[in-house]
Amino acid sequence: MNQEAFDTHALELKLKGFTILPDLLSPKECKVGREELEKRHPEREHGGLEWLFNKARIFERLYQLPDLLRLIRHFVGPDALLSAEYGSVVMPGEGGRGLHSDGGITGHNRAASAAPMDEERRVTSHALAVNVIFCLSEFTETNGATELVPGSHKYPYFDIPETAYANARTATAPEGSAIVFDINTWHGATKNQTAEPRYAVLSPWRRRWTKCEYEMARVVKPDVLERAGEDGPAIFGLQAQPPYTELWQWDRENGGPKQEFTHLKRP
Ligand SMILES: O=C(O)CCC(=O)C(=O)O
Repeated sequence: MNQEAFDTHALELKLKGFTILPDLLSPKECKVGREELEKRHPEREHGGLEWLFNKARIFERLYQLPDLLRLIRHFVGPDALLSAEYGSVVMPGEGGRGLHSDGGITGHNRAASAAPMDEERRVTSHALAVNVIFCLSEFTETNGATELVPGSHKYPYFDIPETAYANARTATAPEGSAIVFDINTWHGATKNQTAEPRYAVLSPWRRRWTKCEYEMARVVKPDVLERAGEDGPAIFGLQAQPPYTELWQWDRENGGPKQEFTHLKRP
């Protein structure tokens, strides 16, 4: 992506609360991804669609795309953490009118964690987290594509804006695109009115100093981490773990006791 295209996407994400990056995955990668989701969908109630990076090589690609990483880090910092990676399949007849903003259970949009002094306002001054929806199917007006409410990331309150449903726009996009949005932006899957499932993978990212949806440093399999390369320990939050030894015994780079204190390592 050249500088001009990058600037355009960054401005759109800043002003509208979302942008769509085309051509991140090839048609072949999308097909492999769809097949993996289709295979795992029957087990969705038992985690079949969670922790996808541990389950098939194709999903390791999703945090190894330089243009996408550049945009994510532009908004949530150079040491942003991958918070989750899970499949979203909208079957024929499913979806529709379920607008929400993310982070309401484990993130900064958790109304139950608001302090009285917040006066029911959420944090909108900075992007604290972004989410990425990879379109493994083409997203059309009728097949359950995600709809998003432009500008709603700046809406100051936890409650849904009154005009959200009237202003929501369906994100139509070719397969292989990714919708990148501030998690404050109200969004949701539309109804799938076709006979085919709609396949997507979501990969939310958070600031290094916030909690993720999973304890990723413990979740990621060693070989997956190895293949993530030199960025792996930052992306999976190994370096973000708070020490459970005294500081002189702690190796921040690898997120555990130093070599000479491995006897203190927790399973
Ligand atoms: O799959 C989609 O289109 C949206 C899913 C979603 O909003 C979510 O999982 O938070």
